[in-house]
Amino acid sequence: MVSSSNLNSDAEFLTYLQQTLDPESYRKLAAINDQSILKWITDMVKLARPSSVYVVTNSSEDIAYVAKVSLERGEELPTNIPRHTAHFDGPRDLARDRKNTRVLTQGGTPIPLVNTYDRDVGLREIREISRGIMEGREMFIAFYCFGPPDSDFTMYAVQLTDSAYVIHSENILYRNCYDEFVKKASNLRYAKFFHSAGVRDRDGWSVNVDRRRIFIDIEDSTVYSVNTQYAGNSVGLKKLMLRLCVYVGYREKWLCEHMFIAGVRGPGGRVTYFTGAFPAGCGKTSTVFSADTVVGDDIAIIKNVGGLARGVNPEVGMFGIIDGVNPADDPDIYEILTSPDTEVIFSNVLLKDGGEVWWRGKESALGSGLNYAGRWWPGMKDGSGLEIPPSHPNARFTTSIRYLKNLDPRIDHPLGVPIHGMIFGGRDPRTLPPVLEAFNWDHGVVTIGASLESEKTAAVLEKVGEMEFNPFAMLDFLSISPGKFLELHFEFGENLTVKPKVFSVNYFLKDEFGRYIANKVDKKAWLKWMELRVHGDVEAIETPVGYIPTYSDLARLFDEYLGKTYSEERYLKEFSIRVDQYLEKTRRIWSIYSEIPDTPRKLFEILTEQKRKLEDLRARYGSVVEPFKLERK
Ligand code: SPV
Ligand code: MN
Repeated sequence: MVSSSNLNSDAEFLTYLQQTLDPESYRKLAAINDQSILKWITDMVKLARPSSVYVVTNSSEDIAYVAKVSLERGEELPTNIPRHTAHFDGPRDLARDRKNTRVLTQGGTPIPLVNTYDRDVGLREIREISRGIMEGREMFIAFYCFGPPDSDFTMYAVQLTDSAYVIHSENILYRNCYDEFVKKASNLRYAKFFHSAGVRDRDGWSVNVDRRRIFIDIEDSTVYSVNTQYAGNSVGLKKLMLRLCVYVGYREKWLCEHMFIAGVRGPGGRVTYFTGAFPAGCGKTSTVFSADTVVGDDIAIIKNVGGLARGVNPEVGMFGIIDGVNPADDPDIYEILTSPDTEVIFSNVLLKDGGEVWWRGKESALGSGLNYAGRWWPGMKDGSGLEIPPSHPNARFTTSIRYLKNLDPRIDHPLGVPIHGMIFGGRDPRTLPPVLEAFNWDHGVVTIGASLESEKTAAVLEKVGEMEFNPFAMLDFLSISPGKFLELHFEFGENLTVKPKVFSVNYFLKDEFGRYIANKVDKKAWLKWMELRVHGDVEAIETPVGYIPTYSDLARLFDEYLGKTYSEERYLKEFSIRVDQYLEKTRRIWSIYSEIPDTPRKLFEILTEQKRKLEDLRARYGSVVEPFKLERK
């Protein structure tokens, strides 16, 4: 074997790989004509010391091999439907790990709201933890496109992992792209992802979760993720790529967003595309499925093409929350999840004895089986006497977006779809009306996108009801300062000839008795209103915070799309301007940004103007102002 030092030339890397890999894997890798990829792979193989390496190409044999060994090695378990499998992450590895997910910066330079860490220290630490971490295991090397073929939007990535489950997931969620690497390697810019589940126990769970690290080296477009399996931590192209993508977008002046893309039909059959950003658990998925066509459900790359904002979904699969999915509210997803003809990986659900998959919402009886914490039976309690839920609230399904009946035909279009509206939504019981349109782009990105907040849910017991600031629904995924991210949005908008309209939605407004006012299906009416506004087909009422619908338009839309009567009484509850609450929100946002040194001045100017208008309104009409008092535009 070649010694680990002085691997300087092309030939030396190749010699090392040739001597270490089996001939087939070597042949596949050597076909990629890019020294830097081979160099990095060599480095990681030497560090992690896998017992074998498997290179995943686009071939159906390779794709099938990964799915097969994932079952053979117990990373996934069979169910009573052939290509439906169940994967368990273990009780301590069920979600994204905010604390140990860190962006590496020179000297650990802080970035507001970003968990940073000294790059040199971080790289040393991760190498230390990763030394020999794949001993006795197979390393998979796979290549993906983050975007459609032949598209300027598309980014590239190489994934190294010892988890067949991770590659199986990525084979569903992304386009395999080995061929592209062979064709264009030396001209490709690509991200690198190294992952190891680390030591696993008999259940297949990562043992050393206390040594879980997810380090994002933005300078080198590389992410290291170890001692974890939960897909939000381990699947490189999901939320780890999002952070790298945000950084590249910032440098090149385009947007990488935590947004769905969906089409809404309007008069004459036209389709108008919207993006939507929501923190987890605020109605993002159900909004996508209330729309008429689906381009993407989680991530969007948005670029200026000839003055128009166009959006691409870089993914081709969904990693969706399964908790609560039921045949009445989510018929399309439910059908996909129960069909004998689909491929689905279920994670952290209940796998009943006999092989049936169960989650909250499944139309079948509960029964004993395996879940995220091991053996489970009805009524089972944990050490502190609390009942263990059969299926975890963050249990998920991984499946192809191509199964959707309302998949948009432009899913693979190299230029994506034109974006005419951007929607932001949070969980807000007190302040925001169900739908609101900003006065213009700058006003929208400041008072809606950059001001996004969402109520903390029961997950953080002592803080229920407190609003958590989550700018652009990107709190967990920013690799640059929120100030810079906002500046990027200003610049992006400035260079567009057609600027998307910016909307806010809030499905969680409560009445004076603390009851939610809107119904789950009502989002259809808000979407249809936004569609009409994009085209200037309906008037709206001007308030200090933006435009809201007229009563008569909503009454008509509720009747037409939902077959429901929309009462004037309800309109007053939902659309009266809650001036005091709005002023409070404005103050909260102001004080957060006043702590962020690179916040553009324009944010404070726009907030000041909004505050002035709200105070004027209060002086004239009081603290709660009915929309009938305001002017139509
Ligand atoms: C989210 O939490 O926003 C997700 C799932 O889409 S994860 O991959 O964990 O980020
Ligand atoms: Mn997401």
